[in-house]
Amino acid sequence: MPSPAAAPTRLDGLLLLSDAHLRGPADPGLAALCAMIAAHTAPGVALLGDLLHAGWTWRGPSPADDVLQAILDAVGSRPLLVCPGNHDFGLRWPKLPQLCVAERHLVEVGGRRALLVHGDEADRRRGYRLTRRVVQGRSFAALIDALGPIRGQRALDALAGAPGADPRRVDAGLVEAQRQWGRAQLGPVELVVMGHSHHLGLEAQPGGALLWLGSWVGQRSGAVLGPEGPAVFRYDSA
Ligand SMILES: [Mn+2]
Repeated sequence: MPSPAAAPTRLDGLLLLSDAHLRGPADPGLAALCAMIAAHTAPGVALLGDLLHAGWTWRGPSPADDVLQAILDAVGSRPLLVCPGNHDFGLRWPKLPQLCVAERHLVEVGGRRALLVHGDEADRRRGYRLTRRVVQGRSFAALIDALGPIRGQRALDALAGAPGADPRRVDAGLVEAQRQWGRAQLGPVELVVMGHSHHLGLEAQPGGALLWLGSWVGQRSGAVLGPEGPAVFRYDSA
């Protein structure tokens, strides 16, 4: 298990978001996300995966480039923590001093330690494990790279699933698996923050709490990690 990235400091009020599942720079979810982040007083932002529904960075210009740039512009000079999700496939973020990309982040706010993850470690569903193994392999990467941005993106879109699926439909079995996984992490940390299942909730557990961020797609939900503890929110742009 890789060790979490080094803990950044001064993150009281960290803004936590996940599962935007954006379908490109024209997705209205991107404009709403950027407007919310830019207007938010949070000292830093954490994106816990599946920013894109089918994210890939090719060697030349890629459809995801404009999405990442818009996010970076909205965050500005504040720290940005990213946990890549399973839908971010082969997304490559630029190397920037304020940007930290890692499978797990450990942060400390108000003396409480929190572990931030995308949350798919807990996903034991067979089809999911199999797909993930293929997608993370070298031959898959070579294939998508060779297809190029247009055909490659089309292949990834097909693999990522139909756009019509309701992102608010939550798999109760998956949430329970995440609950078990999250509880096992408590002790060294007092809070475990997860996305992936699109479940939104905050649960007290022996030794700490579990926080699910819901999804930006469909629910426009997120959370703020304050010194008094986490608080979930639903964003209303109207
Ligand atoms: Mn996911």
